[in-house]
Amino acid sequence: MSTKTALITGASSGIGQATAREFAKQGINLILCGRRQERLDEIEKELSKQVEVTTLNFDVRDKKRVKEAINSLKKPFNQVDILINNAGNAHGLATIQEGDSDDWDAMIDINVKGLLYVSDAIIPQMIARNAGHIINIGSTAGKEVYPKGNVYCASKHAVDAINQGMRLDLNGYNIRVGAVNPGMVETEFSEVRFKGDTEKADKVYKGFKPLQAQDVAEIIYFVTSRPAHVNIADLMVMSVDQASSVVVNKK
Ligand code: NDP
Ligand code: 8X3
Repeated sequence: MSTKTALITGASSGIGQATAREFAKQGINLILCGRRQERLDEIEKELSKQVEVTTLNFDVRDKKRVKEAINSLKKPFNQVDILINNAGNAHGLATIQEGDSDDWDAMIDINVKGLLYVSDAIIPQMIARNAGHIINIGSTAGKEVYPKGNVYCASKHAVDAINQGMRLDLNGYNIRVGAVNPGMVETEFSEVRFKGDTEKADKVYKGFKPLQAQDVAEIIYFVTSRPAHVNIADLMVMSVDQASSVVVNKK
């Protein structure tokens, strides 16, 4: 079996970082993307003992930079077999009447437009090769809306729609397209949502056992490792203690 290369956005933390580690374990070469270069350098150092690794530093909101960075990739990284569209976050948790429009911009620009810019830079090479696999990281927030989740939920509903649209439009090009939609995962997600308020962030995952980034990473690898004709189109995963965005069995 030939060695595959994966490009992972948001590889500096959480689900993206765990996926990078899982892929390295499975012998998949890596293009690690993010804005925090020191973190990317550390992961590159660790994982380059196992596979070929390079890093790309860009903000997914910067359309021009995204294209430049991806187009600058040289062999063996210029053929992306697997794209993990993972970069994203929630910014704020507020009612629509109290929400901050800068937070709305961040969520729409990163979670939705950023995912499109990265995909746009990669899809042409997948079409040309008649091969590829795109995994969009959605969320349970893309399947239902919870109080104060308004715009974050809208951004993840958009990811759900884009995932479906991509699969329709890329049908016939032998490109697998699917979404992995986790419930609550203990990462830096809530720290970002609450703008560095770690006390508030920690509370989110207290009193029950939430998913860990590694749980999701293993699922992402499972999705990529099915036989070539099998496309897992849409997968949702939650902790056993979570039944919906608002029903969580906390002790
Ligand atoms: P983390 O905060 O731990 O990781 C987010 C990653 O996204 C970081 O690597 C960050 O890198 C990157 N990122 C954020 N903004 C940008 C940007 N503007 N440009 C480039 N990269 C960016 O959170 P998670 O690992 O939990 O989140 C990963 C994905 O999983 C997100 O799409 C999130 O919505 C989704 N998700 C998370 C869940 C959870 O409960 N944790 C549940 C369901 C889905 P850097 O800051 O270095 O740029
Ligand atoms: C992250 C899951 O429920 O915190 O997408 O919005 S949740």
